[in-house]
Amino acid sequence: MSDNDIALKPKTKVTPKLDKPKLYKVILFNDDYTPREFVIMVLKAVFRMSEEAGYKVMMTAHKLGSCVVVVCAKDIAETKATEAIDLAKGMGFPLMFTTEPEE
Ligand code: TYC
Repeated sequence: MSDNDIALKPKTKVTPKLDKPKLYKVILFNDDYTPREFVIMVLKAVFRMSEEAGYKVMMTAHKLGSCVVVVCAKDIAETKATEAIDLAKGMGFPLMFTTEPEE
């Protein structure tokens, strides 16, 4: 090695390329039986929505047939959807939520 040579250190650090975890949508569906106020109550209790946000989401599902409630990690989406469905079931309402991966 002459005086002008630079000793280059080989790059030893490997950065693993981890896939981003997929996000999931929780979708609320309209039905003809669940009272509007109950839908808003579930959105507030389970999804921590304000009265205003809950009203908007409920009315969107009521008018269009469905509405995205939240986008989050898969396990959280599934837990919240189940919690919301069970609350409605307990009151005898057919309110439905599903989860699906975001594109
Ligand atoms: N359509 C219901 C009614 O008129 C209210 C409702 C709204 C139910 C949204 C479900 O996701 C829903 N009582």
